[in-house]
Amino acid sequence: MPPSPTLSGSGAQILVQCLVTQGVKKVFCVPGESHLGVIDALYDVREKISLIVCRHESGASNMADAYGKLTGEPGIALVSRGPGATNASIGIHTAFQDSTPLILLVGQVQRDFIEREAFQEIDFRRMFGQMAKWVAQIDEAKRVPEYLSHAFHCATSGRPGPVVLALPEDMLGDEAQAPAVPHYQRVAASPSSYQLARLVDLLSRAQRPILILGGSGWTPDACENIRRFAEAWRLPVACAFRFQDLFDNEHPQYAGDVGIAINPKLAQRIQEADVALVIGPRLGEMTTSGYTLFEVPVPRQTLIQVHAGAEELGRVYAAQLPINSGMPEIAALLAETRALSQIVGGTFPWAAETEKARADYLAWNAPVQVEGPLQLAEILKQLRERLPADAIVCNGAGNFSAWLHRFHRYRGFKSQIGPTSGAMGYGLPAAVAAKALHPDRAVVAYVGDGDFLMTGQELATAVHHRLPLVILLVNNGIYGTIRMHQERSYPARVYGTTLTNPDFVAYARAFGAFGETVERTEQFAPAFDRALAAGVPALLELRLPAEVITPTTTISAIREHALRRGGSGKAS
Ligand SMILES: Cc1ncc(C[n+]2csc(CCOP(=O)(O)OP(=O)(O)O)c2C)c(N)n1
Ligand SMILES: [Mg+2]
Repeated sequence: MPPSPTLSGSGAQILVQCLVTQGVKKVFCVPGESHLGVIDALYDVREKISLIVCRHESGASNMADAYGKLTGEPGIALVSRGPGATNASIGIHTAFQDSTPLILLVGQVQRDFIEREAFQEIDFRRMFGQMAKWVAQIDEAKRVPEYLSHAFHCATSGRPGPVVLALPEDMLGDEAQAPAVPHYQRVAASPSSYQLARLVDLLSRAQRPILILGGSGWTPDACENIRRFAEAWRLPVACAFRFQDLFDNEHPQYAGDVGIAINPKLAQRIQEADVALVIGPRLGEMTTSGYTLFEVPVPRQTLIQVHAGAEELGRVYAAQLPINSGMPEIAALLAETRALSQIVGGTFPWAAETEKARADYLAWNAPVQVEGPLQLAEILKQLRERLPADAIVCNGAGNFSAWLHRFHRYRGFKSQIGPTSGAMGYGLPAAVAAKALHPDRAVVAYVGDGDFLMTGQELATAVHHRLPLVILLVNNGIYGTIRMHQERSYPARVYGTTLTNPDFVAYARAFGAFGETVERTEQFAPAFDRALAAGVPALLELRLPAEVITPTTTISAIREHALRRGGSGKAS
């Protein structure tokens, strides 16, 4: 092997040279004095790496998470010490729960001040210990490439996730010579031929199988291979919570999403399946309807679970066939099992069930009528008809999002960016990252009124970086999800869940964005066209009566039901 080239310069300059080698395209930051050297080094490579300057570190870390989801490469957030890192922590938690590759670079006090609780000092190892795959501090400039190499490998290998690197201020200023390291290589397991044969055998003997896709680490090719596999076996295909874009929702075998507010018929189908082939997702609370779709710890269904992280297999559920594999690795092999499927003669006992699953989905997906002048389900239907298949729709958390998951149809790989962690405030920063990465694709942030104001200041980031995304804001004047639970457990005792909102259109315009209010269904389509054509970030406020709390029930109905049950002031 030829000797590896040497990097030289300050610790900060070496760090930035490593980011270039690792193929980083964007850094999301709020500047801090301790890492000014990194910002200065980024100035020299601004043609290769663009710096997106945010207004709050939660924006930066959420954007880095969205970048990680969209590219499969670690998203990079650069923030300052204690206050910056604490603000950024929500994105680290989301990246961990969502298995997104992400690297948080955080400033640290100079080395000879450490452990004195110096200004803004935090021990990041303890702070992020449970939230990150690896937390480290780089104490020597000459070891920067080694740490960066480890960070990129760690964030992307096995079950992807976040890594935190603390950068003492004086280390960043030290001059050093350091050996360069090459671009990281993602490390992933593959199924053994025995496991593959068993999978085929179990599937061949099934009567009512179901395929559930989810998790991170997918690629367009892997999704294409899974489509071929699903078609060859005529399997009904469901997608886990907020991973709905792994399988074209227009496909005749798509059966819906396994998340919050799951179609009850799909839940029943999963419970009654004899073989559940689960590829990619964690079998977490949201993807199991609170651990009810599968019995804990040994499911009644024959569970074949494929996951990228070995430690995830056997957590909660003892699968009949656990397989540790990356998604591209298993998908490529499954696509070639077509010939093996002939062992059941090409006609599958479950073929009619696959059609029924689709019919159940279409019935569930058809717009429902609610009281009032704004029909949100119809608006979402119009939205999908107006958006190209590759449009990216980002969302945060709240009841409003359940409408999106139910009535939108995701048609392309990475057309959905949402937090499985259920973190509010995710939608707008995610849309900023998506539009920055894909200026030619339509990007929508679909947000709630409570949700939006957690990160609404990133509208300034969108305006500053000239990113004409469209925000659809569902304004019902309440923290609706919490109000819904409140009425169930403490009926008619409304407290702490009502919002006094700003004039959202005036708010948008104050940032230099386009803003309009939509109060009636028929106003939506022309307003959306104007928003798309505005050439600047745009916000449409959709006014939804608070009473319309879900597509199928109202606040009053929940309250009356709870009161009839005798609930008043007592959690059930
Ligand atoms: C960061 C964060 N804080 C708190 C919560 C708890 N929470 C879940 S949904 C919700 C209310 C969401 O309100 P809004 O965005 O207005 O949506 P709605 O439910 O009214 O449609 C809250 C407070 C959360 N999920 N994330
Ligand atoms: Mg609300």
